[in-house]
Amino acid sequence: MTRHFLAALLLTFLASSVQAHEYKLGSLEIKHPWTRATPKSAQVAGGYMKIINTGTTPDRLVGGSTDVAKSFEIHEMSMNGGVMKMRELKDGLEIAPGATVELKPGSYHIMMMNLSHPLAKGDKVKASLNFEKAGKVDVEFAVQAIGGNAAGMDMKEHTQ
Ligand SMILES: [Cu+2]
Repeated sequence: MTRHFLAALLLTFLASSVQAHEYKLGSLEIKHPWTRATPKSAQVAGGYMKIINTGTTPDRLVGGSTDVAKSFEIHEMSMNGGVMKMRELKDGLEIAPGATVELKPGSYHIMMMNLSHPLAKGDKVKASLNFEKAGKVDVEFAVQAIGGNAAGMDMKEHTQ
């Protein structure tokens, strides 16, 4: 085996170990949708991902749906006079041409409400996303540990 081949093999292993997954819809790329495991009594879960618009016209994430929750909203979290506030983006979230928009904790996120069951680490949550122009795409949210982040690592030092 060549050195080159071994390097490629190692890269494949590294990529699959963090369960990177991505989707394409027209000129939109959706990278690594993820959510967090929820405690038994939880009613809500956040959904996170990166959306890249490689095209030349703007699009908007306007909604979606999932098997595990009754409602699926697009939210924004922001600081307002020193207080963290969350609001629903009724007109959706714009993905400008050439832009990378990251949905992440403390910022834009999907809010899945009225969960039908708790989410467990390692599960995959089936969902679909609706874009104003590109239409609908089926995705899976990877469920990471409670307090986990996009890289699949625990962030205990920040939560305690
Ligand atoms: Cu929210």
